[in-house]
Amino acid sequence: MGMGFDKETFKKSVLFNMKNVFRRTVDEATKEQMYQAVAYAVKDVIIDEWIATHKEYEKQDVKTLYYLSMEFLMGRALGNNIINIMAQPEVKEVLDELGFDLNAIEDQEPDPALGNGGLGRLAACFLDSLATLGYPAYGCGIRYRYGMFKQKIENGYQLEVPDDWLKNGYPFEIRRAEYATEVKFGGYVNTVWENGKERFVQEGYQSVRAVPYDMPIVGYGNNVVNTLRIWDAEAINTFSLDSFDKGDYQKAVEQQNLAKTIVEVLYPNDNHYAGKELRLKQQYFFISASVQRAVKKYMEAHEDIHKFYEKTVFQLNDTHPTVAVPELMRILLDEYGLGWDEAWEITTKTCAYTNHTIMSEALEKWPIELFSRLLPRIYQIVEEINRRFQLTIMEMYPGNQDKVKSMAIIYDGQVRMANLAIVGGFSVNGVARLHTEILKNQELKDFYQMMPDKFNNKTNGITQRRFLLHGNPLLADWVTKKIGKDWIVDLPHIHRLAVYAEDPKCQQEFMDIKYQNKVRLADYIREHNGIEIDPRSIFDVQVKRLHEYKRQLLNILHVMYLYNQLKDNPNLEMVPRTFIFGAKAAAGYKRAKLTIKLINAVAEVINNDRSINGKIKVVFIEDYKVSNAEIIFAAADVSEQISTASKEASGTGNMKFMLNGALTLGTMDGANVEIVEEVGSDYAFIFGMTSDEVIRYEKEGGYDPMEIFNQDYEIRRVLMQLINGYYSPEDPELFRDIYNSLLNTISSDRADTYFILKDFKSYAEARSRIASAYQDEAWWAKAAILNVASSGKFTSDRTITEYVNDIWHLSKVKVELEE
Ligand code: Z57
Repeated sequence: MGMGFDKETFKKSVLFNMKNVFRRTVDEATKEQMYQAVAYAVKDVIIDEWIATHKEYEKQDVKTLYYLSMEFLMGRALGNNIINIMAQPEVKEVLDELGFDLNAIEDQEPDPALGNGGLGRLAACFLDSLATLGYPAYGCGIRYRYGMFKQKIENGYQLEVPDDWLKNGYPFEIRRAEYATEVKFGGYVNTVWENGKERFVQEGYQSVRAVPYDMPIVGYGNNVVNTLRIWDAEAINTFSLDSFDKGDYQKAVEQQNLAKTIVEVLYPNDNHYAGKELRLKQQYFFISASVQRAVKKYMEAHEDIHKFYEKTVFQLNDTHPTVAVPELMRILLDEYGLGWDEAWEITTKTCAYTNHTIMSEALEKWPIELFSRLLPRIYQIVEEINRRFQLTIMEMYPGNQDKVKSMAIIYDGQVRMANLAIVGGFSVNGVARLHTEILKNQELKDFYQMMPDKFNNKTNGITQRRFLLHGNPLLADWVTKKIGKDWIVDLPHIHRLAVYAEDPKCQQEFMDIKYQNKVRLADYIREHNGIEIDPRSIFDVQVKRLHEYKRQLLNILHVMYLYNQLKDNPNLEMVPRTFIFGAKAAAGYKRAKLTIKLINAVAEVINNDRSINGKIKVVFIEDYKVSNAEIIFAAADVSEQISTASKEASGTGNMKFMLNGALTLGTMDGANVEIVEEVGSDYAFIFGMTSDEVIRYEKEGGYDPMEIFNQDYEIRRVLMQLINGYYSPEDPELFRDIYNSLLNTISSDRADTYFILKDFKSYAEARSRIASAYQDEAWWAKAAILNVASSGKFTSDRTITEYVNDIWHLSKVKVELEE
């Protein structure tokens, strides 16, 4: 932009912050101090736009989105903010003049990792797109003291290390004590009579003070700055710690502990529900605070609470924020004195729900006992919602107990959060076309039949500003040179690249850039893992959370199979391949952690076997996170998207790879289906069962992995190597559990739940097609360029535009800065 951005002013600001914060000059400063000083100087620039944006929102009395999410996996802010205020060249020059390298300074920032994986990163991409498109929106979440753990690999095992991201303070956040509010837990509900009406009040409760911290979300080059509001918990000291009354003292201590524990740490589970009481406390804590604040803000500018939904929409990111439904009801009923029907109308016109998974172990169901003890008034309201909804079911389907059984909100002693989210809102959406169809025809069939109009699809997307412009500057510059910079805010323009796909010179340029990015990743891996890899080999990459359904096991079993082939025939012609993994396993997920150990054990043997001439290398990248993801995507040739069909709701890594010119090796699952549709099936490698086949086997049975084991020697040999000490001579039994999971019905109700053996042959065949294809460099370059050119659909700008048009109905705002 430069318009408002002045280099000299900026430099002065850096020097001023260095002096003011650290009492130092630039010559004395460490890189970490320089990072902080630069971050504060960038914040100075942002603040004016932030204020201007919110002035405009107030002036235009805009409708506002509240994106309610337990997770925001933001990644580093500094580099992204510099890009979005369009000051990158200038900031880089200033730093050069001061003797610092911008990349090295950006590297000082800890990754704010307030999320697990896809769901949290999607929320972060959405915030970027909302600001860039100029839509009024808040992200609302929790300011976890410790985010996603740091992963260390020791002796091949994952170790979890606390992520103390706030240790040195976080320059971009601002504490907003003026918006603090009280959140109440426990106690009991009392009925009082007030001018002839019954009123409910919670008594004997414990409470905490919710204090928001705001982070700026900077739109690209448009002066719009939205807010990520994350809540911290502080103790309320209505009771005194030096009290002589034992009861008061006890209560004061308890409330202090509650405040401390509630925001202490992010639960490190992805696609898995653990059912811990503290998790429900976290949910109600940030929801109550966010909803209270949204109502207050609305009433500061409006008279009539009945029209709340005209100016407010709550998007529930999965079921985790579903207590927003009864919490809004509570506020309307108990604090504004509305009747049930009017409160219900407002609530159901305000809330909308996104489903992100069909994995049954991710379904949130709270025991009534726990739920009602922690949230007594909220539970009463949920009971009444359920009572009325069951009446509706029985009216529509008289005598049909199956319908009640599948759709009831309270059933079998549990509160089912998905059912509450569906009933309590006006929209239910899936996150890729296939996923939404499965919801409508399988998982949520009864709801779909009862309320078809609520259901809609919003295929996920990613922000090209972070995952190409910031993460892959070489390719970004090349694209801009070829087709101009429209793609930055309008990704479908990237299709203009297609005309260069067959041009030999362009192919060469493209492959050179890919090569340089592979060198950058090889350097990173040498520095962080001490492993040497060949940038001329195929970089075959699977990075994502470790989960059985994502089938990292299929990948490593196939590597074991390839290695056997090479050992049988050392002269076998093979394109050198580097198999790169990156994955965190939930701390309590035993089999996932054992899979990490297996990958590292296989790597250890293969990487140290001189006889195979470096034809295969296996690398497990420690601590996969947003900041190194940017480097990994840029360097990938092959994108592994190999989930059991029907299990991966969408996937978003698949889109980041495509945008960076990697070819997809995948199943027809999630958004892979749409990726293949966009690029054409000639330029993606598809294998394995379809979701229909998987679902049919799951319903009707008839799959026996032992048959495959019996009949296929190669597969049998690989599986035997899991239990004969081939990769774990010191403990041959080490991988027994993995072996059992594939063959033994005792270890789970069905062996090979994720159809790994069933898909193995087809995967092996697809992988060999890839290896041959890579040898034709011109073809590969063309295919890679076509992937980049066809990625336009997968921008989160498109996803957000669809949410706005179909669900949120927001208006775009323009922000002009007074110079
Ligand atoms: C999570 O990361 C996802 C779904 C969940 O229910 C939970 Br809990 C965590 C992921 C899906 O697994 C991905 O397929 C999807 O792309 C992503 O959410 C964003 O929608």
